[in-house]
Amino acid sequence: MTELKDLEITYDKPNWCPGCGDFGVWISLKNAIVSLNLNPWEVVLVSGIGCSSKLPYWVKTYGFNGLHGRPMPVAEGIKLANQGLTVIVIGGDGDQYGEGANHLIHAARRNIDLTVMVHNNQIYGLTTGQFSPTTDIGEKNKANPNPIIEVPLNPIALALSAGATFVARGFAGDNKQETQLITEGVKHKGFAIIDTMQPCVTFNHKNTFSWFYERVYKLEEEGHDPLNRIKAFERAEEWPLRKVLEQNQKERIPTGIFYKEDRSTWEDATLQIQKAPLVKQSMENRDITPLLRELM
Ligand SMILES: Cc1ncc(C[n+]2csc(CCOP(=O)(O)OP(=O)(O)O)c2C)c(N)n1
Ligand code: SF4
Ligand SMILES: [Mg+2]
Repeated sequence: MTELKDLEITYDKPNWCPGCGDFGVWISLKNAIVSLNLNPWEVVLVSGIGCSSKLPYWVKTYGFNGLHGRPMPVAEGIKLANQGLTVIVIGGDGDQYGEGANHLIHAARRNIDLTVMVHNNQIYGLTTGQFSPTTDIGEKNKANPNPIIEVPLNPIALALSAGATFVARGFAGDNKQETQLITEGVKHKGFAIIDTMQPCVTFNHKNTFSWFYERVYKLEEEGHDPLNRIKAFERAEEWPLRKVLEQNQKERIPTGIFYKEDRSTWEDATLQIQKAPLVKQSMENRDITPLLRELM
């Protein structure tokens, strides 16, 4: 049985800033792997580039740290080669909702069996605080002195409309809930996305832990039915806001599972891998020379 210590690489600890929300997501992921009783060699973490994308270095599973915005095609390739593996994509809001948004949309509508964990700190952390697609409207900082005028992208509504079959929001300040969401997302057969609010204590001085503690609420405590797609869209619209609030107003931020759907996966419908994963298929009597010639 896997224990938390089996997933630790003790000679190399995370170099995130002290207090960074990435720590909460990291420990929740390791808790989820343990509670799912997965062995380290059955899991592959695939990430892009960003503070959050360094996470695979510090979990003793298979890992692939690739290009900014590009973990999804790598993860899809791994899953198609061996659908027996648990493949988890790790990225930031810049990685997944900016540079990699196109990959995210198409993987969601394919319903490939991946779990995507987006560390949403509403900023580009690694490159020192430029605004991202999810930065709140009206924000300004040293890197961007003029108030931002674009409405923020709504990750939950985007994932729902793209066709994701498990859509959730977590918060790095609630490890218990985050562990449950990752566990449920991995168990779900199909495309699961967990958008996690992850305070960047160094560059985002607005969306702090205490700011979130005052605003988050749990969908299940308000009787939300995750099988109801229309209601999921309604809850998704509650936040992020499309306008700047007056000083005495306060938004409410729903967390938990917005939507779940049982739909056939891409792997299930791909004829070539229905009998066995590619890695288990014999290459005997298969001549790939004509294919190589065509490509040369
Ligand atoms: C193709 C490409 N474009 C841009 C960059 C520069 N870059 C590296 S990380 C990053 C953004 C990181 O923000 P996010 O994905 O939100 O991760 P965080 O650091 O906030 O966790 C950018 C723009 C890059 N490395 N490669
Ligand atoms: S810059 Fe922000 S996101 Fe990056 S490690 Fe520091 S606190 Fe975390
Ligand atoms: Mg970010």
